Amino acid sequence: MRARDRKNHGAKPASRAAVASAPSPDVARSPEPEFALPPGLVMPTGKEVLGKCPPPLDEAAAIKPLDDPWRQWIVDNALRRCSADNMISTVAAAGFDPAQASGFIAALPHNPMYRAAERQRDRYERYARVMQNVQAVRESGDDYTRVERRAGLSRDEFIERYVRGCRPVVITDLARDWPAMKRWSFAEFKRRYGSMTVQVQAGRDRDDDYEINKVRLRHNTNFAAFLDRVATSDVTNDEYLTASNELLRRPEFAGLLEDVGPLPDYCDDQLRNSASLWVGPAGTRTPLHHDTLMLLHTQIVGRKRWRFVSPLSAPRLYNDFDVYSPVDFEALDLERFPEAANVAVLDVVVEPGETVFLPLAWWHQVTSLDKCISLSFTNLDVPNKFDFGHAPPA
Ligand SMILES: O=C(O)CCC(=O)C(=O)O
Repeated sequence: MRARDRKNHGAKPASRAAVASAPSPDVARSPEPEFALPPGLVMPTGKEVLGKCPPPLDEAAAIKPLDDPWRQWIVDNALRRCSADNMISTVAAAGFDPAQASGFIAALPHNPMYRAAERQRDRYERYARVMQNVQAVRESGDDYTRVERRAGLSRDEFIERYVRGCRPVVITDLARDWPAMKRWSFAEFKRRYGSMTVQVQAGRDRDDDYEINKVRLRHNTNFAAFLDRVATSDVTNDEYLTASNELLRRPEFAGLLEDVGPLPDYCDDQLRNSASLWVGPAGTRTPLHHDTLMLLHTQIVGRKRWRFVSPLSAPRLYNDFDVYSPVDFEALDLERFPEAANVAVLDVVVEPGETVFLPLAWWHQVTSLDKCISLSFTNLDVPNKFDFGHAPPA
């Protein structure tokens, strides 16, 4: 199990009596940070938030010596300016030696590795403040939270206002004349492609990190059987045919691409290599993340709700792994993610026939309000390759 995949292990196994009074591992007991915050760095809710704890001990034992996972946990939380008292009581509640924790914390300011880490933290905080201040200026516009709906967009305006302006938009007429708008339906897919095997994400309900673990959740199924399940299922996120199926790259599905077009003059002719099909029941959810390129996403059947967050708000999204954020704006947990309270979310429902433009690095989370068929495509006729680095090794 990767560290990032671990659930929020409690500080102690439930079998230990002392745990009952232990604090929630993510939330500080004491609202008073021991270290003074530098001017300008304010924790918006006044709450101090501790990071995820290492896993609990395997079995009840006497007080354990402080081990490396807990040392790392302390360094991580000291760098977040959590109070020594708070960290020590969490360590003690987990069954580890509070005296050792106290000594370790006291020695941190003299440790050259810790001092180097502080410099990195300070640099990060300066960048974060720059981003937040620029974002505050963007949000000061009256209509910031409204996603524009536009028709008749010229190439120049699309590129200038939305690509370079880095602003999402719903384009209402892009797919108006596509044959797909009339032809595509669950019944028609079944008639044309029902005998094919397709790859879906399955068992998502059993995995809280279903998007991060999407490769593990890949499952081959008969297309007709999948479409029947979608047609008869209640609201569910358990099974979803997503972009990662690469279905439109397969020659047997080439007929689908013939139903797509004409495309606007801000797209090139590489649709085949850049299009992805999405099919699923009402209730599918794609959690908050950003993509590494810009794209257009057209609703053919059903509606989806998109929630957008500016890339400049990233410092408030607890983005500890790759392109993913654990924040869920549909059920916001302000105890764990208090900074998210200060994030401006742009919320828009995209209707059948409408196309949403996703500007570079905008965070988005998406929920299907109906049974949906959608098509996303990335063949914008502008440079659309960017380097966001790589996920850290498992
Ligand atoms: O439709 C969805 O569920 C997610 C779409 C998405 O994240 C994308 O097209 O980048």
